[in-house]
Amino acid sequence: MGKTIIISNRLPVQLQISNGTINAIPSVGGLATGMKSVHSGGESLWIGWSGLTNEETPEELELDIDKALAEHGCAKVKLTASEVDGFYFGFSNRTVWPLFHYFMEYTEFELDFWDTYKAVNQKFADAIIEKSNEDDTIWVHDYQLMLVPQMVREKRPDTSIGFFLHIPFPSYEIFRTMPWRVEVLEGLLGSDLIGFHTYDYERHFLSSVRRLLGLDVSFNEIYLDNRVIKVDSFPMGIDYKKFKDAAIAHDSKSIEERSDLQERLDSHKASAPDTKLILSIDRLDYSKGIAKRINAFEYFLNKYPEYKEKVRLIILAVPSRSNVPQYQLLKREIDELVGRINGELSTVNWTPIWYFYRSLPFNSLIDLYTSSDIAWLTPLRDGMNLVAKEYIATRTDKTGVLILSEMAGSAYEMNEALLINPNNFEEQADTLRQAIHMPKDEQIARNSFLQNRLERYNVEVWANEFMTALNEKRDVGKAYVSEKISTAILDSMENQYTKAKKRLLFLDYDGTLVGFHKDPQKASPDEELYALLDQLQQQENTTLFLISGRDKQTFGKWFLPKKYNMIVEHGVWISKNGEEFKMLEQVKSDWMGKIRPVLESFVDRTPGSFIEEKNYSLAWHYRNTDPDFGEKRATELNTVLRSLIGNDDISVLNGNKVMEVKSSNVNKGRAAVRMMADDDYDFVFAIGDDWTDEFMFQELPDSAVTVKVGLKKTHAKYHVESTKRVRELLNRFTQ
Ligand code: GDG
Repeated sequence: MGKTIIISNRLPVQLQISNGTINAIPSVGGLATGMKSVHSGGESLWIGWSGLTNEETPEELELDIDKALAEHGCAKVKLTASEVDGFYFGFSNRTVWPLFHYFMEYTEFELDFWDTYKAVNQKFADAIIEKSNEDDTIWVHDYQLMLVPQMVREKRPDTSIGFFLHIPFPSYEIFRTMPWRVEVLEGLLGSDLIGFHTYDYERHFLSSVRRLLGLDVSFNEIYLDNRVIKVDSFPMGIDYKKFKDAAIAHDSKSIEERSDLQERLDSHKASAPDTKLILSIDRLDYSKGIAKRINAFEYFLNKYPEYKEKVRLIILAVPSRSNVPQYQLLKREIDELVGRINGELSTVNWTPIWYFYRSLPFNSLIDLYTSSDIAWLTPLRDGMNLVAKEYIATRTDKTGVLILSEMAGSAYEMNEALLINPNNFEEQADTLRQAIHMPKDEQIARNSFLQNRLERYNVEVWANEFMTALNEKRDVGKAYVSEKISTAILDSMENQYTKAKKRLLFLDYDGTLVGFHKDPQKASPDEELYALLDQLQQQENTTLFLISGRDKQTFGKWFLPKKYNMIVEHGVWISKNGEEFKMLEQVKSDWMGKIRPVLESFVDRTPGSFIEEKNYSLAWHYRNTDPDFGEKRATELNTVLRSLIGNDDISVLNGNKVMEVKSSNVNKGRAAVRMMADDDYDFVFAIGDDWTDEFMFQELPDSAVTVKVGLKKTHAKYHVESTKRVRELLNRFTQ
């Protein structure tokens, strides 16, 4: 097992140079805080930007910097000031951040930003490729590096790559507005495992993959060429013990040991013992809803004036991305709001809002968490929100009330908190009142649940679960489906073929010999395919069958003149040596009148779908519908049909974007087995791509060589990735 390589935009340490010496300072932010405990143990390397641009890094200190970073298990990616501008302040924070947080009005689509983002992602990928081995496990973090997985995959096809997105993945309707949406998805799909905080983000991502790339998605797995990509949710936890221990240590401090901030908080409490402290801590970011929260606080004081002088709101806003204009505007807006409200409402003894615009040391954070009766966190959108979890972890006596926005990922796991809609002032005013009056035993009951969960699912468990899933993916990926046809297998197959005295070949058509087409009538054979089939057909001791669900008219037109043997409509009709089609099975068709109107009503209600009418079956095609909607309708139709047909002699086949109703006593497997009985074949070969071909794979004897096209679960022995590979394989038989 190799080492673990973590990659994120910023390293978990920040470098500062003063008087020729280097200081390493821990970074502020969810990711840096959360991953620290993971990175400190075991063999791992963290690659990221140090926080200093090339221009700010004196050349003579390069080696010292590398050394200082190496001591923390880190290695740096070098970036120029203009790269940081375009990549970080530009595309990451003026395009992706606002868009993924549903702030379309702040989203800027700038080609320059995108170009720099691509170039810088390539730099990160190059650093990984340089510093990693094939057996290392790579974990890429967050929205700044969404192209990295694919860039690494190109050079390291067999390495295990995981990606975790710390911010929301927006709904398809939002995501699709991005001009580079396809490139971003393709970048992410270089991963083996893609993790999100919540199931909703996962669902939105899968929907975009289906709609924009048209890829097959089954539950939480995406099928892409010869790979299966797993998508899952892993709600990030905190270093629970660190916060709990810090709070215990804080409680046991003597009066002399207390910080200035704590003294101020204590004197406030002493002067007005029945007042409540309400706390909010966030990076100063529009997604956190700080301005709205202040407005809601004013609304609350106007609605319930009896709480004037009885509550105080402490706002800690940590400076963030101050180079981005939107953040400068927001800072001004908040300054003005706090100034106006404090000006209007303050009394001699009371200022309603204490506002800090700064980053505080960890211990001050603990002072604030432990001294506040209520934590009020109202992000308009937040991937997770760790502050909510940290507040709960520091409540050693289990008292305290958490009011949390429904729009934060953490709300999904923190049901015992008071959940609010940050846009609903009425609800928030009432909830604040409820929090102020919540009995102690109710607080303790709610927080006990919350603490138990946070203690169990801490950040270490989170990281381990992600890594375990990534490693499992590596193993399962190998054993997931039938064996991939390697060069060695191909050689031995060809050998078997050449040596055989009598060969029988069953070749499915759509999705096997040719790719899919929006209009099935247009998926006609090309010259190359005719040439290939001719060659196979002309070989001695070889019986070739095209075996398909297609109707006899279409296949008759395409292949009768060529005299290929054909079995069509899943085994109803057979044609040999260019003779007219004959019935292979006696089948009924009187049920069709009953089923046709049902399918027609589904066509009416599902734009893009249509009915293909064959002699003895009816097929409802939904390849050209909206993918999610189409699947939903297919499930519905399946239920309707099954209830209609009961135990009749007809059955429903779920093909590749098609549902076919046909007589139960025909299928490709039955037809193929009948053909086998005609002679003493010593090489039987069947190849196909969908459900209907599984009948062949199941019913043919074990000695048959069966091949599935694509990666879905199958009864076939082998698989190949694409129709292109099918043709290459068949070409080997013509050598
Ligand atoms: C992103 C996503 C997701 C805050 N102020 C100070 C300080 N902090 C620490 C907190 C907490 C962290 O910063 C903030 O984490 P959040 O999760 O609340 O928010 P983001 O920074 O926006 O993080 C977010 C997260 O990634 C993880 O995936 O939850 O949704 O937006 O740990 O304690 N720490 C110190 N001084 C401060 O003044 N020392």
